[in-house]
Amino acid sequence: MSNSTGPRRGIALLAALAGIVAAGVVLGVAELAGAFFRASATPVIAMGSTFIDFTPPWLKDFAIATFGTHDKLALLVGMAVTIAILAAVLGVVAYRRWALGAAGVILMGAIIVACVLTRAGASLPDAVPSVVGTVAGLLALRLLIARLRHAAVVPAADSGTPAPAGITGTGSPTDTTDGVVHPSGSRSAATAAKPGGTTSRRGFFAAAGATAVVAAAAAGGGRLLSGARNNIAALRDSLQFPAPASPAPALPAGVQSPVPGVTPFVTPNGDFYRIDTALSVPQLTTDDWVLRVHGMVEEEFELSFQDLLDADLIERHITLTCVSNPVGGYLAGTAKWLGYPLREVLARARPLDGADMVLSTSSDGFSASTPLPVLQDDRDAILAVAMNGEPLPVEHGFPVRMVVPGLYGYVSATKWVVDLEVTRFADRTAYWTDRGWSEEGPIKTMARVEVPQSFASVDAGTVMIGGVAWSQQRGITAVEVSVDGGDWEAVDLAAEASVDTWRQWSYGVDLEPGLHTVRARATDAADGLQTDQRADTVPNGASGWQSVQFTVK
Ligand SMILES: Nc1nc2c(c(=O)[nH]1)N[C@H]1C(S)=C(S)[C@@H](COP(=O)(O)O)O[C@H]1N2
Ligand SMILES: [Mo]
Repeated sequence: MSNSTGPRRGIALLAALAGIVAAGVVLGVAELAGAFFRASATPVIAMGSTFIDFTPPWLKDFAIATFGTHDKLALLVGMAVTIAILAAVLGVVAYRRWALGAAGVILMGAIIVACVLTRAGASLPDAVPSVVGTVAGLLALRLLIARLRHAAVVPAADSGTPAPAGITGTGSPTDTTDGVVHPSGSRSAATAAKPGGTTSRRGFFAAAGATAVVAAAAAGGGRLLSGARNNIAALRDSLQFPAPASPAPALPAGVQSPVPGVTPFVTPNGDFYRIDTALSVPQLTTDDWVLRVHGMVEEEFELSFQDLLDADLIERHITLTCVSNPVGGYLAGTAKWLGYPLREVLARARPLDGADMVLSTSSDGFSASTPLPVLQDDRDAILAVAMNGEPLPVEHGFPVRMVVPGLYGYVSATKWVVDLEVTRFADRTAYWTDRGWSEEGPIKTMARVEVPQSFASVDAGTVMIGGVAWSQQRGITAVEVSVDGGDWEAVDLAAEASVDTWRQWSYGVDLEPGLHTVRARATDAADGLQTDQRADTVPNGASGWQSVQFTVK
């Protein structure tokens, strides 16, 4: 085999390429067919979503910490690399033993179908895009392998154009260049075969290139088609909301910290952090949307979007916070939410004795368990339909999501919410509580230093320090800073909009050139001083005082 290693490796590379192109056909054709199905019926979304569901808390936090809100892009890149490697291996296997390679492709197809069919709300027809894609990929692979064998065995020894083993049932001519039978068991087809006949190789490349173009066109066409088919953008633009029966109290003057660079008091929708398990954002129309209210209640019923519009809506500024936010992190935002009070929904349902939880579920299967009393008290937990005066952005839950003051999002802020089940913590669990996070998720009091940023270099003179602090439901009564380990000094608090919104602050201090450290801590109206105990985000939110280092020039 000495003299054959080089050419054989060359052929193996081409076989790998054939496998990768065929995988492209699977995904591209499935994407095109998938335009007529829900997004989670396409292989990429189904596999990625399944992967996300198996993500343990530490990996989720690692992904957020490492890639931030690009964690989904990172997942897609990782998937692409994994698929390419698998496909390359299958290409080589198929070249050597067609039947084995084909079996591998079919197995992959079966795994994809399993991912599709186990997504929330999937039905059997959702398997169609994956099946069609797999069949197309298998045909493409067979075509390319046939070309490759043609290229590897020129001129053909005994049978004109060699066909893939799967067609003739003869074993692969792969290992024939030295005319011996190889351990793979394949038959020596041609003693005088010259690997890599130039013309035939060119034929292989032409076929591979054309197939890749077809795959890409199918994928692109599929995307365009599904975009055109569910045009949520136009629907959002056309929505009109009635004036709220209870408008948001006007923001007092002076809610904004005077320090330049501190985050805007109201976070623009486009800058609002986004955290969810949805690889492809659910595309629900207002007509599709129905909220089912059921479980331990005296009256089960359904609400339509029009029912919400016809009801008395309230509007509130509320600061949302993610449990995965590290000390000093940016997974928090304040918006003006318009919606229907959840306490009204529950008043109509009349929960039975013993119920202590509401399990809210989104159209993509995410769920959150919220203590029942929290949704019944006067804190204005809402089924929100608008965010900062616009219909909810699709990524933030269009057409309807929950917003609950005082609780981290993972136990309360279900986006694309379609189901409310009144139940008991003893009976039901939710998406993140199944994955090691706490049942109870009250937001912890936190002060954040935003200016200067970590490792910033600022001008000498009076250095302006500023940031925000939050303690939803309790309210911030003080923020203190300690510069270079000195005494804790009270900062200037900006005006308070409500206990459910963050409160901004500012502090000026004269500093000499050099390296400086500032620490910050908040005090809330109920529990006093923010704890300095360092805690991880898992299982119920990070705690500890933030420390920022910066340089004065
Ligand atoms: N359907 C759905 N809703 C969800 C989530 C999710 O993964 N899926 N994540 C929750 C979490 S962890 C948070 S912090 C908030 C974030 O809301 P936002 O993306 O609008 O900022 O949504 C909550 N609602
Ligand atoms: Mo979150």
